[in-house]
Amino acid sequence: MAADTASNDVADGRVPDYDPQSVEARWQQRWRDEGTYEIDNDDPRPPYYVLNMYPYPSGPAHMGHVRNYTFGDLIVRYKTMQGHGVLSPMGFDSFGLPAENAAIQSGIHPRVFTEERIPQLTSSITRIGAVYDWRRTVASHTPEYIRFTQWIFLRFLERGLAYKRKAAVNWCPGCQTVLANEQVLADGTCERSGDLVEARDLEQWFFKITDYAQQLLDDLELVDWPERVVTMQRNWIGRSEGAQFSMPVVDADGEPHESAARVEVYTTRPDTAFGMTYAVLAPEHELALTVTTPEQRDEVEAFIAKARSTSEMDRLSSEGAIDKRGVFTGSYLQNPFNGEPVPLYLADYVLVTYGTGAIMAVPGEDQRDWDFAKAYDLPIIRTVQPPEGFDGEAYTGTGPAINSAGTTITGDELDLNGLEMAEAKARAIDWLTANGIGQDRVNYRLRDWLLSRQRFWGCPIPIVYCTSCAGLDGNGAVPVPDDQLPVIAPDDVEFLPTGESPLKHHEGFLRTTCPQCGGEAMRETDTMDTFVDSSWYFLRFADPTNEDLPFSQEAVDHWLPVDQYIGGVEHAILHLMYARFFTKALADIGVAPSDLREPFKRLFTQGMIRLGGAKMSKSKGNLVAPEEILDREGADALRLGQLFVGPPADDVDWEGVGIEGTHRFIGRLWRLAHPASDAVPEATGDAAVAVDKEAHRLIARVSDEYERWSYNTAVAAFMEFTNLLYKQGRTDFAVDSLLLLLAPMAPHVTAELWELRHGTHVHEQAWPTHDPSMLAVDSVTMVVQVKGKVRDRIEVSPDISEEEARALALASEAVQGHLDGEPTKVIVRPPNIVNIVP
Ligand code: ANZ
Ligand code: ZN
Repeated sequence: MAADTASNDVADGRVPDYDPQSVEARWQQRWRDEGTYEIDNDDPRPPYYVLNMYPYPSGPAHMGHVRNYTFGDLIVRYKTMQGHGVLSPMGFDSFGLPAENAAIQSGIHPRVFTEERIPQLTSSITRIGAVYDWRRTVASHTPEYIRFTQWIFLRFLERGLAYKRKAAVNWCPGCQTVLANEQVLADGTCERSGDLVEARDLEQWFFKITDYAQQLLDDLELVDWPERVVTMQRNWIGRSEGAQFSMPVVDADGEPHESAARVEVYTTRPDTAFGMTYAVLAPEHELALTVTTPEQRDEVEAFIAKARSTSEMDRLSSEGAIDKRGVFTGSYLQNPFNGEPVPLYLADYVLVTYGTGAIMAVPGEDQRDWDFAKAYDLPIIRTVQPPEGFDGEAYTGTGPAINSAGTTITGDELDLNGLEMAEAKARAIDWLTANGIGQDRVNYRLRDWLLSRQRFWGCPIPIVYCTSCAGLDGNGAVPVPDDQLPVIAPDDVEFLPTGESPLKHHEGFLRTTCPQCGGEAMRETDTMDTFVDSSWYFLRFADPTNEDLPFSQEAVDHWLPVDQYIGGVEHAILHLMYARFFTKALADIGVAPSDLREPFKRLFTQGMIRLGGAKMSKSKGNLVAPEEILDREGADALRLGQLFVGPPADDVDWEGVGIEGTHRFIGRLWRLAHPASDAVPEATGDAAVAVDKEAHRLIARVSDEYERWSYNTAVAAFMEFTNLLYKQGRTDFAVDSLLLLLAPMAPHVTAELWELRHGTHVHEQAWPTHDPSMLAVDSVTMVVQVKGKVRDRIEVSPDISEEEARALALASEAVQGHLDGEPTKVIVRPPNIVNIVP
């Protein structure tokens, strides 16, 4: 479709005002109709994959989306102009709780709710001018996507990467159902019924992400991500090095317990073992009741019940009365380093899921142990010499070992005294190993990924429970065969006010036949965490219509890893970790190319948008709707406003976004570049040469700024350059360069102007290059200060010498007036500045 320029042809050189409404809609339609940003997998240009985190379809886009998609879109257009074949897909993370909650409240099926919102979001994304290959769209809730999510689950199951075990879930006794963490209030009650939520052990599905802990850590080397995100990933994996060793359960006199039980402990500080004055089991430790003496039994049982109803977060926090957080078991453990029995406690600060679920407690060097020892009147022995003047409690720093020698249970003499921490650790581990009591051990904080959700609006887990087969788990769990996928939740369901999944009561869904024996079977009613869907969508985009496989290796090989991933920092931990795990696991089981180690080469995380000091959000009631601005000043003004307000990674305050300013700038650009406009006269002669030189400088500067994501300064450069042309006159080269450089940021007005000027499409032009010889400057302004105050400005050659600069500055009349006699000091930094101190 040719641009409708009739209304702009005016004879007197005054062009009508720029009309963003009609121009923007026309170009958006055209990009879509012409498939300008559709790309095929056999495209010969070097591939570049730009991806925005696919959104949850919550309705029309908000300002956070606009900011995000503006960055993504400008990179797509910029890389295309640089000659890349750019993959720019968009999809929808369309499963999740909001749709289910709405269903519970209003009775509308989550599918209907979701499918109404997808076009709303699509249309507002389109209205900001962002371009995608819409043929590649995926949505998590569609049968095709569900099918392959389930297919991947089954492949993981075959390889032992998915498994089932009992795990604690939030159970509401009032609603008789499992709650999501979001439904449990801070005080531990159900948001709906107000009942106290209990932890209940139910069979749950897990992914074995812990198998990949070390790789997930090591391969952070391969990515170019913001340092803080890398650090968050590292901390979440939480690798620590130490020792694991075992101690026999004994009584106060050191006599072995009747059970002959031993307790394994994990410690990062085996060097402090001589300072162990007590030991602790997690309340859920399997030996907790075995080791408890009859006298302590009632107290221990009451304590275990209480600990189970306290959240992990509260248990780890240092707040709350520590003296109510432990209980003595009546038994002891024998410290192998010196043969001493130490009392064995249960305490809620020890977690059953970490290390071995049991610790040696060393109050002298561990603050939690110190607090506990004080509360329970247990001895404290320092085993590291604190520096002189140290008046803190536990000392966690380095220093020589003290109080660390004795006769061990094997009768050896072991003496660590005087050794520095690292050496003392090594010696302690050597001794444990040599005597078969323990060994070195690496531990990770990362836990396996609990993927079961007792919700309706998620991808069903493709498992049935057979009444006669033993199945995978001895309880009849049988995988649904590939040719029976997808397993889809029914539409004729009734949502219960309790939030319980309606699948649990839907006979048609529940009752099925066993794929192994043909007998009666019941379907699994758990669905998958929505993070499962978002762990492979970026692979599907490479090959979105594949009907046999989630994607072909060839397609993924062509596009992945994603060259530039863009999204919110709230996904810095879980989504990225899970997506990295999926990529590695899929590569290892031969589904993805084996050399694909990381899914996202470069990551950008944007800051938050605030208004009036608070995060702009629906719940805060301080949303500024993009629509209002799109209807008035248009998408280009909104995009430039968002870009101009500050560095992309920073939080931005909406009050700083000057839409009027960028709108005015677009108007000036229109009158400058419109071929029928005479607002700015043509520069000639020397003036034209000077303007062209400035244009070369602009190309060099802005190209560099695009590479560095310094978009706010690039917008400033465009504004300054436009002002310069208004002052000094225009040349075709200057105006065309400006339009080309601005095309990724303000795609509509530049496309319109370029077409009016050249009849071609600006986004199909090559990125401009500068002529380095044109960058040389004839003169620069040297500022002359007296006592820090600017007194004169002198045009000098850029390679002026220090002596010349000094002489020129001192000879200046303006300077003379402020000096009497010889200056005491002259600081010369040619060619920019001379500072004279009288
Ligand atoms: C004795 C000791 C002395 C410890 C000392 C620390 C400092 P990271 O680095 O996070 O791996 N620990 C071990 N298992 C635990 C569990 N299940 N719940 C709570 N705490 C546990 O921490 C390892 C340290 O945390 C271990 O080393 C242990 O205390 C404690 F000066 O052992 B340490
Ligand atoms: Zn069966």
